[in-house]
Amino acid sequence: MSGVKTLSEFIIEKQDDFPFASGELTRLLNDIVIASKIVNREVNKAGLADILGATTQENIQGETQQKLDVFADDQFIAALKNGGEACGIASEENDDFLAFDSLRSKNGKYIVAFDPLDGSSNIDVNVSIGTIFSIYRRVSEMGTLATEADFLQKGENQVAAGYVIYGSSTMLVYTTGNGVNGFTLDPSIGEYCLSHPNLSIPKNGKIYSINEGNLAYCSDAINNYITYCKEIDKPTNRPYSARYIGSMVADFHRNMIKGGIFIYPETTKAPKGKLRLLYECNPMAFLMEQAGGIASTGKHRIMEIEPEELHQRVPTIMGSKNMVKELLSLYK
Ligand code: AHM
Ligand code: MG
Repeated sequence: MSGVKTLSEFIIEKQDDFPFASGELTRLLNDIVIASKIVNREVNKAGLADILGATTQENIQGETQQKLDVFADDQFIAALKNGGEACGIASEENDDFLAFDSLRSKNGKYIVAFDPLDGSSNIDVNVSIGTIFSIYRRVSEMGTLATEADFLQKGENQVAAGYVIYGSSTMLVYTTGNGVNGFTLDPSIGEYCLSHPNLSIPKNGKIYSINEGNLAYCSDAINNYITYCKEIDKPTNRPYSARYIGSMVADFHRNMIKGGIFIYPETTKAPKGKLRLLYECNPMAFLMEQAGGIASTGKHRIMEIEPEELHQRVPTIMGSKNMVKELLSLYK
């Protein structure tokens, strides 16, 4: 044997962590893995194929859909529908949730909420983008169609969550509530291999990540914090460095490894912030907490929010424990 641990081997090994596990979650994760490999293949040759640029459609949030957004959405839906472990899905690109109606899917235990391709504005310019997913056990009766209540669950109820980053290499990072592990896709064998076991975010960091172009629309707390980040103070390693990619997955991944804070706050233009609770903030909050960091709106722990609608937005602050605490103290 090679000594390399593949993601499939790892998932099967971890199946034993779940009492009464029957392999459905394992199969569900494998469906996501397969779809991500297909998306990765397309992302890698995007400049060559006729798949760059916008479609003529908008999603429910009024954003123009990119061709790759739609392609990725179709791949994840197909994989999850055919897999039969999920009874339904919700995604950034679909106005409403989809309830799968085959007999097998109606008996599926899980629902998946996902953002098929996050960081859409970076697709055409060859900058890292990602996929984010969140898995819940359904609350509706088995054997029936999925209902909205299956999706409107608190982040605390997540069974698993993760992201794929299509970057200088492609990685899949996920948690099932027992820590966070990262796998790098080895293109020569087409397998994700364990490369970042037991990921934990440093308690302190020196990177802040926010769209500073919006500061004029931000609260005093945010403005004061950014001023603080830029002040000279050797003992606290300030000034911090500014890094903002505009792909949450990439900003989050960097901060996870190096330490840092990611902020997409409420603004006067967008009073609820921009990022969506179900398929962007909750899964990332689950990963962040599992890695030892904090995920907050500024006022509430993200995973405690009772969702009211599928595409609900929430202000987002995530990152190294001490950095987030510094910012939260300014909210008080
Ligand atoms: P998207 O899902 O339409 O791509 O939007 C989400 C993205 C995040 O990845 C990123 O952090 C943010 O939007 C950037 O927004 P802005 O350009 O307003 O800074
Ligand atoms: Mg997104």
